[in-house]
Amino acid sequence: MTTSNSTVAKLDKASQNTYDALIVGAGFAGMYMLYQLRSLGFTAKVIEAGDGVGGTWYWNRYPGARCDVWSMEYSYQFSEELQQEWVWSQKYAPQPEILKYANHVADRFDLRKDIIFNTKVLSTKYIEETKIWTIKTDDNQVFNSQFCIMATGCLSTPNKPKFKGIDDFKGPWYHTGQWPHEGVDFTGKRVGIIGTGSSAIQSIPVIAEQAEQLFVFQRTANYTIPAHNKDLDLDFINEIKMDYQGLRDRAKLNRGGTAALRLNEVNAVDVSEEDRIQQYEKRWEEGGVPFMGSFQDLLLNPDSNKTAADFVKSKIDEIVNDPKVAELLKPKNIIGCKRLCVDTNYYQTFNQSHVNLIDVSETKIDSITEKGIKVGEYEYEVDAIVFATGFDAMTGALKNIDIIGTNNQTLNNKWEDGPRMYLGLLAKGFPNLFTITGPGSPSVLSNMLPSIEQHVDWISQCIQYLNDNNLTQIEPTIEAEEEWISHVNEVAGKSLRSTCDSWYVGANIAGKPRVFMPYIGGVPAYREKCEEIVSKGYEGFNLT
Ligand code: NA7
Repeated sequence: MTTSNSTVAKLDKASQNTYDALIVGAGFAGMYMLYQLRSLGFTAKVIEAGDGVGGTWYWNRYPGARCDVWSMEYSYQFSEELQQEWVWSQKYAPQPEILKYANHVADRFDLRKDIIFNTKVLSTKYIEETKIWTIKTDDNQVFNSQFCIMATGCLSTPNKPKFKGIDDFKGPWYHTGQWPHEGVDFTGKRVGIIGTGSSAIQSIPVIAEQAEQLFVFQRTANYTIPAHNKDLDLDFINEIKMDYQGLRDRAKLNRGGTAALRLNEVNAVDVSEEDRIQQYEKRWEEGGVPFMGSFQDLLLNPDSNKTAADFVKSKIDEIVNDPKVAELLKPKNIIGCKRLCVDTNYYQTFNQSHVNLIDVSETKIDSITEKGIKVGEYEYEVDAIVFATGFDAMTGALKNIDIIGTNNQTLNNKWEDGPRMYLGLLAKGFPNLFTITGPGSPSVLSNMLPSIEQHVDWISQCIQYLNDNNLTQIEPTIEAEEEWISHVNEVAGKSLRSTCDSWYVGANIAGKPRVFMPYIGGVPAYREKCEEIVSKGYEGFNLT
């Protein structure tokens, strides 16, 4: 801060690498955090591992990658000029367009000058005497800051299963979450893809267009709804832009933080079979995640859920020609427990003779060999392997940094039995260490862009408040943290979403404690809670 009574006066700002705030990650969260802090007059730097901005959209360049939130809503709203001038080409924007948007934002607001690229944060330690975080990077730089802000993303640490023999494979292999920037040409190649989550479901139809043979290794079948993606026409865009604020306001009142997710406030079990099918058909035709809004009790009542699941299974039967393949593609879980996928021609792809579905649910993948992938006694020979095996979600990126708080406690130690935070923003024992869309906030269960903005606004307001009131430190009380975690667990327990093995509960990573990590109580309730805490003078926090 430039004022003489700055709370960060203790910091010798003249000394190199010393800032009011250090931000880790230059995705949408880190970029907006930098913009906000700079606008308020604080000094800040972002440290980013990649050589460009965009976070998720910088790394996930696999074929077919696109957002499954409506593009008009998956965008910043903090600048009216920005949202008026940017023109999205499609209902669901493809990855290159989202990355272009991230770069446009970085240029438009001159963010790059305060971002240090190609640098990884290895550790951050709170020095209690000075109330300063000391941050160390992989190129031996040391930074000091009063505030340390983790904008490290929820799905940013790829999960590369430790398959036996992986180093023996003679061909190239790729992880969808770390795709080569120059792209990959699979023309004429035999390709094996492991996984059938969202990344696989988006990439399989595109890879199938190039590959000579495609082997899809499926451990768990997933539900996917057609995107029915389309070009946006200018009249439609202009209509939204005439009242963009109206759309944004409606989104804030929605549990998932998007106006596109209209919930039919009727129970599936309370209507006739005919009405139910009619509703599902309508939603199937509209496409995408709003399918789960067909009825309000789909994630509350297993009988209701079964009606939606059966509907999707009947669609699989309609689309897929080979009944055996159709049967294999039918998920056994309840629908919406794992994240619902959104596709373009996924089920149709399995009607192509060069696309093979390999069931590895019972006989697991044994190993990777020199020539391919071994399942039981059978070896599938391939020229390239794609691991679409997901991420160490929500906590992975934070666990990879050695974060040391008060009394030398590490975050990894505190989180041994699962993440513990107040509101997904701060953790007891780690003063002034904020996390954007951390565990215990709606994050991955909501439209990420507005949730990021809400967190960044809250954090900036908080830092401004500390500064204005000559306070140096904010830390949640243990009581508030525990009460919030109990609430997060309680609401999760009411939803069927917490009942299956998904990355929401950490089940995809061996040894990860089983805890439902995001807050499922919905965006409006969460926003209200955050605002109420501020209006009560940061209730539940110790400010010193
Ligand atoms: P996901 O949804 O975690 O999917 C990973 C897939 O990889 C899933 O089908 C897994 O099967 C499969 N997998 C993981 N390990 C193995 C092994 N060892 N053998 C066979 N199959 C395996 O990750 P995505 O990248 O697709 O999507 C993540 C999120 O990013 C998505 O929800 C969107 O929000 C964007 P499993 O189900 O564990 O049996």
